[in-house]
Amino acid sequence: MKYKKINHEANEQNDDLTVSRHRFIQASAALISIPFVSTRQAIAEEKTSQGSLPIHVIDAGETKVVPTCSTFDCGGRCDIRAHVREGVVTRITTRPDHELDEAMPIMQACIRGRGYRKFVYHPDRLKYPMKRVGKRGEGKFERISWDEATTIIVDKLKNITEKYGPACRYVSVNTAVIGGVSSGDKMLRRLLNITGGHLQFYHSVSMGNTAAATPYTYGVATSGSTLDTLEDTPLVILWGHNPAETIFGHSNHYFQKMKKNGTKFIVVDPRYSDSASSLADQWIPLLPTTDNALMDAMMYVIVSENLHDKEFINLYTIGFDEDNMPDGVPANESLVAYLTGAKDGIVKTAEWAEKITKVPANIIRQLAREYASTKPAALMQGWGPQRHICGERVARGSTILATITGNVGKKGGWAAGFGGIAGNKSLYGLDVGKNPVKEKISVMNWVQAADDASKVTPADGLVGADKLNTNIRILFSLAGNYLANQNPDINQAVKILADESKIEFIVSSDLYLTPSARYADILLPETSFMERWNIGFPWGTGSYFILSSKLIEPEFERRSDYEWIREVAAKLGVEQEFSQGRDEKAWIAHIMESNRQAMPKENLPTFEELQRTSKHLFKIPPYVAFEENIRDPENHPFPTPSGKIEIFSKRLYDMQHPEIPALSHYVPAFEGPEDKLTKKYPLQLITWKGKSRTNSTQYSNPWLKEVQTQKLWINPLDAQKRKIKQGDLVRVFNDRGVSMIPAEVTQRIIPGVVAMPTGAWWQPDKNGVDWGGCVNVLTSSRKTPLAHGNSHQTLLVEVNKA
Ligand SMILES: Nc1nc2c(c(=O)[nH]1)N[C@H]1C(S)=C(S)[C@@H](COP(=O)(O)OP(=O)(O)OC[C@H]3O[C@@H](n4cnc5c(=O)[nH]c(N)nc54)[C@H](O)[C@@H]3O)O[C@H]1N2
Ligand SMILES: Nc1nc2c(c(=O)[nH]1)N[C@H]1C(S)=C(S)[C@@H](COP(=O)(O)OP(=O)(O)OC[C@H]3O[C@@H](n4cnc5c(=O)[nH]c(N)nc54)[C@H](O)[C@@H]3O)O[C@H]1N2
Ligand code: SF4
Ligand SMILES: [Mo]
Repeated sequence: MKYKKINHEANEQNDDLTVSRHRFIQASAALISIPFVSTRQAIAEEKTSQGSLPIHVIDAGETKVVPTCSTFDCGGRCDIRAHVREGVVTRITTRPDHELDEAMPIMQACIRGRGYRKFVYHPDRLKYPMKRVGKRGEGKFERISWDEATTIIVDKLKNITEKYGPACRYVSVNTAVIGGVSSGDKMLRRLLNITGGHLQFYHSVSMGNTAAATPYTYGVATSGSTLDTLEDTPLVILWGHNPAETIFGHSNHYFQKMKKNGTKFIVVDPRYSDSASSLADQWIPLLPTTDNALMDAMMYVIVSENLHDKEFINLYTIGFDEDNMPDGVPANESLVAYLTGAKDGIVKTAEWAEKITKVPANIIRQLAREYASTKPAALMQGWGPQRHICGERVARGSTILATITGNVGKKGGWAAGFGGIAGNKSLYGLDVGKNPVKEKISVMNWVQAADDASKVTPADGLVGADKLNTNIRILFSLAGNYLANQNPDINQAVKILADESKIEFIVSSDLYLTPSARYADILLPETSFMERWNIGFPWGTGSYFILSSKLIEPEFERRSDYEWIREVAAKLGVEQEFSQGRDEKAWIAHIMESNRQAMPKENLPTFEELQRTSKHLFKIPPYVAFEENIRDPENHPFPTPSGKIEIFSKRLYDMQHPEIPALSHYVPAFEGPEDKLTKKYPLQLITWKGKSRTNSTQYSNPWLKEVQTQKLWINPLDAQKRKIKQGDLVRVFNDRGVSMIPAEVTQRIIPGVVAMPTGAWWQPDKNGVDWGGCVNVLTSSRKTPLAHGNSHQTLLVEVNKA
């Protein structure tokens, strides 16, 4: 069996998974099995808290404390200790302090991890397979048997595929299970590939704009290092990066360590985020989408004050000044020419940027001087600023700042982007086989491809063909809430979803009846990660993998996606080819074994060993992105056309696209602060990833709902103008939709901008007004110019008191 290696974050949508790093140091010991001291207490708590769940008979017996992890898409991969007794998880703890070890990241669970039990043992969890009985989207279902469910799926697969061909089959975004080496969605794609293929999408909704832009600077999409290389860094700029809430696990460990070591933190964010409050020495708020103006002015200050790293620029870059340009480009296109206004007459001074960004000019100068004169310094750009219509330019801009200050390839510096780890070896995931369907669409085009595929052209990002021959007719959504909730412009998407003459058949699997699952024709109750085996791994900056142990048997008629997909394969007559005789656990063992064979020198553990060890974590050595290219440029040129870091990109220049210029300079954004639409909708709205859920996963968890209630942050100045007081219900609206949500009047957000956490469930009334505080009734499906990617963060709204 052949395995393909990919980078994890960039490939939510791709056919295989990978652990983002490699040199695993083997370690072993016995599974921890300690007597549980307060069993009675736990049982008592369990009996009262399980609500309508069947009562488990729990009598005297040993409680086992089993290490495991979830496979959600939070970026962390924490070390969970599940207390299991008589087949029930009675308590969740995390890696105990006495096991902490300097060499390993802590990976103690965040609040979501500590609340996992309430996600798994929730009375609202789906229990049986169901089929739709009402209108699509109405949410009316009736219980059916698994046999009926798989028979319907087989019939629809056969009949609809016969009519339109395999390119009519589409598997939607499914991030809730991408933190493991295998998942139901990958198994489904394996089956679809065996039976003719399916229409695939590309573009990571998380960081696809960064992934598309970064190759124009460094030649590769990934530019991150491991966080353990930053322990002695004197300065970290968290640029739209909020690691105190996101990517919590290992990153929290390293950021706390840096803080202790005296690292200075500056946070550039329109919001006073939890990272600003817990780490920062300085918070620099700015208007969303204006990051490039701030970056341009920083570059101007650096260059005009002679603070740039001349030696580094000479040795490793192209496009800095007029003497250092690629052939065939007219005069005045270099960075210095742009900054000094040689072509457009505008000098990119701090005063110029102040007007655009609202950051005072003296603060811009201080930030620029501090970044350029502190050696090394790490400017870490998060993904919030690149999930904007200008996201590709922001991603390029931060790489150019890192370049002109000589922070690329240096320990303690940072190449600025954050898209996984460049040049790493990886653990290979499930082989889904080859997809015979060649055409691929951007994830932003699925609604259009379901509505009228003839309108999806190469100009819209169609690749592999000149046109699509068929609309999407069969839609699978396994472990995603992306049909409605997380997809931009929900109202536009659900019109197509509800129309049975468009998509003829929708299958959804989830743990809950989510706003997306309401559109299913067949709704399947999947097991949770606690009811399956897997191997989990954190995102790129982390450096280990970890066993995700099966803890409990599924209740009611819940089944893992693999099991029903295997049944479908049997009814289609391809069971042997599909399953190769393996059950789910055997697949995980097989994937581990294949990795051992592919990487004999790494001394990886067997799956059996992983289950027997308490040291089920594998630390790998620190990694600095582009270290080799900088140390030995002769033998390791950058994989760009010039072999250098490209400040000016000839490839972008040749595109002559005004929104993605050859340099990363500021261009006013659609629905940004300079758009004339601000007359009608004067406030910019952004979202952030809150601590109480991972996107919409765990939305129903009652403990987590108490931690962070869904509210709209609004500055007192904007609130006063609208007579909005603390806690008032407000109406947030634009031409795309209306959402009702309580107001949090707070100086934690810059005037002119409002914000809400992403992932609250969409709750439309009969007039289409959302009462759930779900931002995606307001967001736009406009695509970014280079990646054909998402711009979830760029939108204008007005807010009224309800
Ligand atoms: N707790 C938690 N953790 C998560 C997730 C979650 O839902 N909850 N989701 C996971 C997933 S799927 C992903 S992709 C990652 C996402 O990680 P990120 O994309 O980095 O997270 P966000 O919170 O969307 O954005 C980070 C910060 O960018 C700021 N921001 C927004 N617009 C701008 C702008 O124009 N300029 C600047 N400078 N800053 C801006 C936001 O206020 C926010 O504080 O997190 C992962 N981790
Ligand atoms: N406005 C706005 N929109 C955004 C974002 C934003 O920042 N702002 N972020 C975007 C990003 S980066 C992302 S990654 C997407 C995320 O969007 P999605 O990929 O849709 O992720 P979730 O919302 O977490 O939905 C996952 C679903 O899977 C279910 N689930 C959990 N575990 C399992 C399991 O084991 N099996 C099955 N079958 N189901 C399971 C959960 O209950 C949940 O309903 O949202 C995007 N949308
Ligand atoms: S950071 Fe992620 S893996 Fe860690 S406990 Fe929280 S949700 Fe789970
Ligand atoms: Mo994401």
